[in-house]
Amino acid sequence: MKSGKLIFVYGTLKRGGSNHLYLRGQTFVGEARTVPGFRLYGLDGFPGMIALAEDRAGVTGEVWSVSPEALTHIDGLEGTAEGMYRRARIPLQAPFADQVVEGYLYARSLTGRPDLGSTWKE
Ligand code: PCA
Repeated sequence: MKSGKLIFVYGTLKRGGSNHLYLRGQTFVGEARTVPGFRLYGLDGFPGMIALAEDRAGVTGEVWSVSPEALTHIDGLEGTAEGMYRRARIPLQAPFADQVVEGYLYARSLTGRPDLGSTWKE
């Protein structure tokens, strides 16, 4: 049994994405969608997800089982120590409902950033 944490990725960490190499050696669990109440915004070539009460669709992505070592690198990539993204529990729809899954919420201003809806395509 792997002891990795379940991590929901929705942007450049997805398969085919420019930062997917950070998930090398980790385990793909499945495609996933958040519950309604989350939305993507466009930053500079990558997306930021926030909680948005009015959202009715949720955000699509992938769940990965990630080792503590890889998670440390990904936290660094996402600038969690600098307050760029914050890793938080993200509620997902079936088959991940009720599972503890974390993902990266954008933690800075989105003023002037475009609403990208539910799905990031690089
Ligand atoms: N990388 C992280 C957060 C945003 C991004 O581009 C991800 O893929 O989930």
